[in-house]
Amino acid sequence: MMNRRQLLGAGAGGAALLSTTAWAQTSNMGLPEAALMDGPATQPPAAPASGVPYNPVVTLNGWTLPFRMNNGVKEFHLVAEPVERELAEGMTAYLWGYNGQSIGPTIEAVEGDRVRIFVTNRLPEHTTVHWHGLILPSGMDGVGGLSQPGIPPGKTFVYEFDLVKSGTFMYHPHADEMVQMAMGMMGFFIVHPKDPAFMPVDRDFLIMLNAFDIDPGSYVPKVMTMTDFNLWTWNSRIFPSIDPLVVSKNDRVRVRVGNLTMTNHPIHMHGYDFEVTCTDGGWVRPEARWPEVTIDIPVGAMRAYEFDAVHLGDWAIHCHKSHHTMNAMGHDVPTFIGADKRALTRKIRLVQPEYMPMGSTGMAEMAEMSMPLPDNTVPMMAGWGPHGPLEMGGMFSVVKVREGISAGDYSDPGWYENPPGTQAWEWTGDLPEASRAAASPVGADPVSGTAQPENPHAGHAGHN
Ligand SMILES: [Cu+2]
Repeated sequence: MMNRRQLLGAGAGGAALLSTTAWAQTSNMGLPEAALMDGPATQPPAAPASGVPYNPVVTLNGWTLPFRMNNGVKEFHLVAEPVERELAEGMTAYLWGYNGQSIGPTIEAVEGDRVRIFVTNRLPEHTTVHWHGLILPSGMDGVGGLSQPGIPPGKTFVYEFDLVKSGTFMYHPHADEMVQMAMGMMGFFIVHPKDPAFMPVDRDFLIMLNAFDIDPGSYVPKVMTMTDFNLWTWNSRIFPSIDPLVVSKNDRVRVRVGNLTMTNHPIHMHGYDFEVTCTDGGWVRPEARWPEVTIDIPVGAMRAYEFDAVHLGDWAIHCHKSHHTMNAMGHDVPTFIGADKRALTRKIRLVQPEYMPMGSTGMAEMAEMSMPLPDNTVPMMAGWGPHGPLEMGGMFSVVKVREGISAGDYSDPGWYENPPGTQAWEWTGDLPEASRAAASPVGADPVSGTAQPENPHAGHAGHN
C-alpha cells in the first residue's frame, strides 16, 4: 500500500518506498492523507493497533482502508476517482473507484465507534456516498439531492456518525448511480461487534458481486447495459484471477457476500452445508437459521454465512447461474449440438485448410484450444486445475481447506491431493454391449463422414 507522496517518489526517481505507516505519522490533524492501493493482490488483514480487538476481514483481491484516531474519532479518507483495475491477468479496465482501485477499500470499525469519513471527488462529475444498511442521521445518508447536494468535482465533503450496531454493510454512490455503479464504484463497510466474544470466527472473507459490460478489445464499460453484462466479477475480478479462500482445517469461517449487480446470484459452495448468520439488516438469531448449500443473494443485499471447516479439500464456490461463470461471452452464437457440419467443413477447407468445426459436440473443446483473441480480452472459459481445464470464468473460486495453515496465512497452498482411493476413477473392465440408439451424426468425423464410434454412448464410456 502506498500513499500518493510515496507513489510519486517511486515513480519519479525510483526512491525506496517509505514504511506503509508513514502516512499516519506524518499527517497533521487536517485532512487525513488518502492511502492508495496500486495493485489487485489480496492484502493481509489489517489488525487493529489499539482499541477494541477484532478479527479483521479479508477482502479477496482487495484491501482495508487505514484510519487514524483524532480525539476519539476514527478518521478515514476516501477518494472517488478514475482507476485502472486489472480484472484478470491480461485484461485491464478503465473504471471509476476509490483510492486507486475498484472495488474501493473496505472500511472496518467497531460498534460504538464514531467515524469521520472525508470523501474527495476526483471524478469529472459530482458524486455522493451512501452507507448501505447503517443506521445514521438522515443528512448523512448520502442520497444526492435528497439528503445533501452532490459533492462537486474537486471538493471534499465530510460524513460523521456513530456506529450504533455491528454487522455487514456496503457503500456506493447515490448520485448518477446507474453510471457510477456500472463504472465500479462500491465497497464494504464492516462493523465488528464491541464484544469480541460475540460470534467470533477465524477467517472472515468478503465478496462483492459486481458486473461489467466491456466489449472484447476495449477498456471502458458500457454504462447503459441493464442485464446483458459480459463480465461477472467478484470484487472487480474474474476467475481464474480471483484468489482462493484459504482456510485451515477446523477454522470457523464466515463468508460475507454483497450484490450490487442488477440480477440475483445463487452462490453455491461445495463440500459443506452452512447457515446464514447475518444480513445487511443485522445478525440472524440462531433459532431463525436453516441449512443451505446455495444462498441466493438478492440485488442490493448482503448475506453472511458460516461453517466449520472440517472437510479437507479443494471446494468450488461459484454463482450457480451458469452464464455467470463465463467470461466475455456473446449470447447470439447459434447452437450446433447435433448439427452435421461435414459438407460445410469440406467447403471451408478448400480456402482455409486449418478450419476446425466446433460446437457440434458441445463447447468444452473451446476451453482446451487457445484461439487468438483481441488484445485486453480473456477467454470465455478458462482456468486449469490439476486434472485439466476447469471450463469456468467469472464468478468462481476455490475454498482450499488444509491441515495446519497458520492463523493469518492466506497464501495459496496449491492444489489438493486426493488421498488414494478417494478420487473418481476410470472403469477399465468389460463393458456390456449397449442396446440404445443407433449412431447419430454427433459422433461422426467432420471430413470423412465416417461415424467414429458405432454408438456414441458406448464411445464415451469406453474411451480407450
Ligand atoms: Cu450470478
